[in-house]
Amino acid sequence: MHELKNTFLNEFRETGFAIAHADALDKLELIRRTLFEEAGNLCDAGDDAAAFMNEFHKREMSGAELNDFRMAMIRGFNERLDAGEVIFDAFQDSLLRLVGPDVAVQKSCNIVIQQPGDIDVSPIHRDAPPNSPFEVVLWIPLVDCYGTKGISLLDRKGTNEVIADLRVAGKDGADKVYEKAKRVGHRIEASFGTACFFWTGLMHVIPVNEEVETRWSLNIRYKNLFSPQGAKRLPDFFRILRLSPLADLAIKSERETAMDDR
Ligand SMILES: O=C(O)CCC(=O)C(=O)O
Ligand SMILES: [Fe+2]
Repeated sequence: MHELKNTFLNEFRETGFAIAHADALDKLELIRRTLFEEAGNLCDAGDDAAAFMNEFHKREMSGAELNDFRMAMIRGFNERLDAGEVIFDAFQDSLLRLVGPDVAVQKSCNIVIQQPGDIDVSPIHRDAPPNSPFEVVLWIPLVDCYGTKGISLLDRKGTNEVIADLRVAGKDGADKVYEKAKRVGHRIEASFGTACFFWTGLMHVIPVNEEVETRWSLNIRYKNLFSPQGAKRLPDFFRILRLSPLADLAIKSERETAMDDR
């Protein structure tokens, strides 16, 4: 176990990303079941969460209908469960080793439903900036992802190369650089029960899903509470999730002193 964690941390340090198994699989199962139950309140979802998600495109929902479904499902899901907390519990050990005991979490957890053939994908980008480079993204597949069903990450070296290429290519050459980015990106093959941890500074490419199954995945960001903030700051975009005994004591004491000074 120890060995496995060290490999994970070394890989992350080297490339900027690494896949970890959940420390508590039941927490991930709770998340998937809750989403599935919410979907079941809105349509006849059957009795198998993975099959429902993988075969979602067969329902042929699109446009406003799909959007309304998504919004209603996400609303119900968030009312029933604190995703930032449950995901932290699922990957607690890996997360604590990366960000330390004083933890802030993104307030909203994003849910992506990527149906086969849907060309509406985010363009190549990296999250930092505007996010802080002191954040880690947890990209969590809710169904098994392979081939173009997942995302593609450029490692630290590939990211640096692409940024340098873009600088010299200018606007007209950007397409060529993006083609290269697609070639050098690492396709993330990840099963349900794992998460891909990646640094916010990494470039990523979202391919059109050319597999026969729909992807459902979550993404959420964690950081050390005392690390530099990006444009997405506390308290609007992040909130405090965990405090070390020392920080807890210091914050309480500061509040008490402020009260005394009034
Ligand atoms: O899962 C996706 O399609 C988007 C992923 C992404 O851009 C992110 O998690 O930062
Ligand atoms: Fe992103």
